[in-house]
Amino acid sequence: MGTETKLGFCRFCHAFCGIKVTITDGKVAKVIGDVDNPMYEGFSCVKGRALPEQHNHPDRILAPQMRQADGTYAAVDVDTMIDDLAATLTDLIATHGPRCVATYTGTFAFHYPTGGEMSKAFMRAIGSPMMFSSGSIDQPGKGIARALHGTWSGGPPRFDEADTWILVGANPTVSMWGGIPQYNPAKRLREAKARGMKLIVIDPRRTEVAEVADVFLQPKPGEDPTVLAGLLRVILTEGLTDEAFIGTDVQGLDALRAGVEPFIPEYVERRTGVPAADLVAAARMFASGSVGSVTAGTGPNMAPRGTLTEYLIAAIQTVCGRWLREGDVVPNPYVLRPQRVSKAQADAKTPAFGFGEQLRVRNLGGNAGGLPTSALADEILTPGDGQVHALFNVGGNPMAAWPDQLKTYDAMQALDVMVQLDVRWSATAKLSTHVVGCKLGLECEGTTMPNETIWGYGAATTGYPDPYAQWQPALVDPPEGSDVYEEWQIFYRLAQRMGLQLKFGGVELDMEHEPTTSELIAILAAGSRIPLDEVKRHPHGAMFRDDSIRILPKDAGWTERLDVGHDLMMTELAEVAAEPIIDHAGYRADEEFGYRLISRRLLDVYNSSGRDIPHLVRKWQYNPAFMHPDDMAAEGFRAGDIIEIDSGYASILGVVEPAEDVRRGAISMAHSFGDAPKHDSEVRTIGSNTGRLSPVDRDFDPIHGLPIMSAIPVNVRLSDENLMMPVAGN
Ligand SMILES: Nc1nc2c(c(=O)[nH]1)N[C@H]1C(S)=C(S)[C@@H](COP(=O)(O)OP(=O)(O)OC[C@H]3O[C@@H](n4cnc5c(=O)[nH]c(N)nc54)[C@H](O)[C@@H]3O)O[C@H]1N2
Ligand SMILES: Nc1nc2c(c(=O)[nH]1)N[C@H]1C(S)=C(S)[C@@H](COP(=O)(O)OP(=O)(O)OC[C@H]3O[C@@H](n4cnc5c(=O)[nH]c(N)nc54)[C@H](O)[C@@H]3O)O[C@H]1N2
Ligand code: SF4
Ligand SMILES: [Mo]
Repeated sequence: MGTETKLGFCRFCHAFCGIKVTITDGKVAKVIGDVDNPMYEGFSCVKGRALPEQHNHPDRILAPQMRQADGTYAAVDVDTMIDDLAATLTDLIATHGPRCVATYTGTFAFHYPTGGEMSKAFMRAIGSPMMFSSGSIDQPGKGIARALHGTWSGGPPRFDEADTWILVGANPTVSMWGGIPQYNPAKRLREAKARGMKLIVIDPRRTEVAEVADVFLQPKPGEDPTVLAGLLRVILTEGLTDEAFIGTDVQGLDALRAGVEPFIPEYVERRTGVPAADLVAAARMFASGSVGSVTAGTGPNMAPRGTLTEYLIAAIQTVCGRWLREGDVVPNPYVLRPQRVSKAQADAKTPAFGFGEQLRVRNLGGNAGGLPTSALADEILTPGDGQVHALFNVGGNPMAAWPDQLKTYDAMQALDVMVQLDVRWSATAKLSTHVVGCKLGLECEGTTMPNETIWGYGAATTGYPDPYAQWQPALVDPPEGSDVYEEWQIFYRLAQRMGLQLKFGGVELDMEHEPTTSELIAILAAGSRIPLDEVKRHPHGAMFRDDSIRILPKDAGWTERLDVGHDLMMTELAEVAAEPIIDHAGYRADEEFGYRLISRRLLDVYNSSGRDIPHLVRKWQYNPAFMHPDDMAAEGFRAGDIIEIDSGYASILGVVEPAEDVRRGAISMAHSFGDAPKHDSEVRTIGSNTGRLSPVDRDFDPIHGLPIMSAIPVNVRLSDENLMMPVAGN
């Protein structure tokens, strides 16, 4: 068969880097960045270069598996599985109604949009509204804040042209997610710094991006509303606002002014530990620019009051007038989607909550952040009408990722049917009744369209900053002898067997002859600005620029304005102002909990993916509990000690490591490690699950339902496990 080189894109994470794939004897042998790709210019990371190990992994799930009466799994042919599922689901729906079936689309539903869309088509066909996604346990406050504040049709300014930029608890050079366009972000940041862009970073950890910040604010975790209100107060009281823009396009300024009044710099300093002078400097620096933006990442969104944090960020952006204007070139008018029409006006407001499916627990329901996944375990466990009995996990891993792992564990075991569409025996696959091994990225056709659909997510840019697209055919066959599927096939075949008619992307599918992935991708790209066939002619991916597409003037008589003083948000801000201050030197003095556990990403792994790839766990096999060395000394911890981290609801073990970059009083730890409780003692090889610390029914957001998943109050102590699990040299 020999060796050949093909072009495609990496789907290990959502950044979709253009790659060159060496295939030897039909197997993926090597992956490097494609230097001729105009968006990524040769960039790839350690995970992408490990695609060969992932695709050829000896432990991949290579055939459909069904759990047997004795709890073991047996490979079955797919028709047997579909027959079994069709019969069971038909019975369940007949007995309990369609709401008893739920879907959870996780991370990899983004990478394979045909799967997500087909799962929706299936759910529509059976009549179940119970569609959940990882978006609702990611940054659900973004959607709600956007709905309350309103969106600007013209969109945010370009990073490439920015003179000032703020990142609040986002670390894009590691996460390759929002804040800096996540397509070779390190290079973009270097170039921006070289052109003189001023960067402000707000994070309890001196992150990789904080290292190059012009101003770095290192507040106590969870204090972002106070810091942001403090920044706004400086901007408003010093008149550093865009008066013309406010005059024509903004409402609620007086309410905002009153709302931020208590947040004087000295108060912010006492409360958050951020020196007043630094706060003022940051506000002046940002306001002194003319092109710039503010983005918050997962940390502050998972801390309490994520919606308020996002709202205040939008308000900063708006009072400073940081939105594109009439006549500006539309940075990305889309390629594989219908042309984006941008106007110099606020969009009509959409509802923030109070629509869609009402859940049976905690008065939660449909909202602009998505149906709350944090309530799904209780929907499974709570008996009565509407109880969920069957769950499909599409490229997600509830046992790793959902908050309140112990409750999730109970729920997973209570289900009659759990179908896991996965590639390996994840913690969730091991609890499922049906497991399907899915094709990996280099084995299926795909496009970069998902990265177009997230443009404008949150206040600032996420998604392609330029009109870029790439199409990739299937580059290799799955391993010889394997029986693996694309996610959409399972839903299609199940529907076929249940006699259902599916409507996919608005198109009624032929339910007799299975469509191809190509046909489905074409449906998703229908009406695109650039025909899919044209994109296919550019194997390195290409820019499809058209600078004649400009931001249009405001519609005649249009009166919609961006709202910076929404009642709901100002009420919450007043609640923040009324909270007592905790001594800023640390948390211990007058508090039950001495530390705050904060979230983070590790470069070499992607949520729960990558830990089975030796190359990616050379540095850390587990998720260390990073603490400031002074805190470790105060607690009597040594590097490598096993500690117990207790949130008052649950406790987990962690292997403690010193890290100067972590603020005192904080513990920085990655999520989605560990496994079910019986594996807890394996902490040194599999890490532990931080999700377990967050009870979903305490201190949860009343609208999006997220419990406290960062800035979690915890106590720490040396674990008895140290005696049982000695470390070399310890
Ligand atoms: N405590 C805490 N919890 C968190 C977070 C946090 O910061 N702290 N972060 C949250 C965030 S932002 C998110 S997005 C969620 C993530 O939530 P999930 O998406 O539920 O979690 P992942 O670990 O990404 O799950 C991905 C699953 O897909 C499988 N997989 C890998 N590749 C493929 C593929 O090609 N095809 C298919 N079908 N499956 C594949 C993996 O083996 C894994 O089982 O977690 C959230 N949970
Ligand atoms: N390598 C790698 N890349 C990933 C992932 C991964 O697991 N590994 N996960 C992917 C996913 S699902 C997502 S959603 C994105 C997320 O992308 P990001 O949001 O950029 O995620 P992080 O790198 O965790 O950055 C969050 C930051 O928030 C800080 N933080 C924690 N609590 C607080 C707080 O209360 N206030 C403030 N101001 N900061 C706080 C943390 O110190 C951390 O630096 O990354 C994606 N990319
Ligand atoms: S950043 Fe790394 S893992 Fe993500 S797409 Fe690029 S090469 Fe793949
Ligand atoms: Mo995420």
